Amino acid sequence: MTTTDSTKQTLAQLGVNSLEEVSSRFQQLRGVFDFAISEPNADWKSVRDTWLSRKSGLLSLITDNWLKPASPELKRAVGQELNKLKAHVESVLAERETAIETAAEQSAAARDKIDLSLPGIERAIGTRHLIRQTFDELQRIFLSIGFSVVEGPEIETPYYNFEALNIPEHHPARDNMDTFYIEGTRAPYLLRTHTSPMQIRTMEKQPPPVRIIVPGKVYRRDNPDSTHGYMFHQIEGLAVDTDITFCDFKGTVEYFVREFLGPKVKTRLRPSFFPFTEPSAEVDATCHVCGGTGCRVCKQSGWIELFGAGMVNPAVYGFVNYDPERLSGFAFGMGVDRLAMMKYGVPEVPLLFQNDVRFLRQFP
Ligand code: 2NL
Repeated sequence: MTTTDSTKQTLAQLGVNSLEEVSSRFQQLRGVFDFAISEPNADWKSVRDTWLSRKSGLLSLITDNWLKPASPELKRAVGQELNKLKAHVESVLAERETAIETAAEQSAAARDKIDLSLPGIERAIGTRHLIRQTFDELQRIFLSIGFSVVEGPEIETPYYNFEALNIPEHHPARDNMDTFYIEGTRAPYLLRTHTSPMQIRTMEKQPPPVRIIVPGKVYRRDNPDSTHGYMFHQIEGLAVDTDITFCDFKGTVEYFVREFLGPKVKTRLRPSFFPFTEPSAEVDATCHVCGGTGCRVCKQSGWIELFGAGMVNPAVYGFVNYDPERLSGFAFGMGVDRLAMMKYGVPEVPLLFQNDVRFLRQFP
């Protein structure tokens, strides 16, 4: 019979009759408990259940079998010993539980500890997109000769996008085959097809002199292929003052081309037509591939078209209350995507917008 089996019998059955014997029985049980909990592999939860389980725990058995049936002479001593043992068992178990929890927390903390001597995690911070780089380069050039940058909305009214630019109601450019119109609005709205509306808005607001460039996204209703998207980037420029001549126009254009493509590149103006300029011109540069001798890229001509430009059509001044008798100016509109592709040898438009890092990394 083990010591703990004794709790299944009453004290009388065990032959315990004196206070000394009561005390020694409790002493023994305490020893049993201390031993169980001190075992290196002691599972505190099972020790706890053995001793404290409400139904079959040893302390419950002692209460039922020793205390309740105890003789009046021993009852008080049994109660006191039982309370002492219970307090001991509970406090040791509670101590053990906290110790185990603390140890678990400490080992978790040790696992998570940050080693400050390790090299940091390097994040790729990315680079400016080729189009942004080209915008920045174009802006740098025009800012260096006194232009300022103006930006405006991509959603516009037909008045600012067409009317005020001398593009009348039934002009083919206004066809909804070429322009995105926005449905469901009372007034007609559209996605601007060039950034010129902002030049009109600027002239409406401020008196001459005006020297501005307007960068931004513009939209044309086209089926996307290797040379077009339905959106492209543009920079338009406008200079208006009392004494601006064709020479200022030509000088500015030549300065720009040399800055953008290099000092060896030559420029030529070829007659063209835009409703908002008169005269109008296409600005060509000597071919960046063959240098002007003729190749496949320039179709043997030696020249590559860069952008459209011209002297502001006096009809435009009428829309912004500028005096066409007193004022003159020039304007130009360039496709940023096209210029970037030429300068950096990008063969197809979609490459610019797929955001494939293998492409983007070539232009750090
Ligand atoms: C092109 C080239 C051009 C302009 C844009 C302009 C703006 C005002 C007045 C006069 Cl407010 N002109 N912009 C001028 C010439 C060419 O763009 O290829 N456009 C279709």
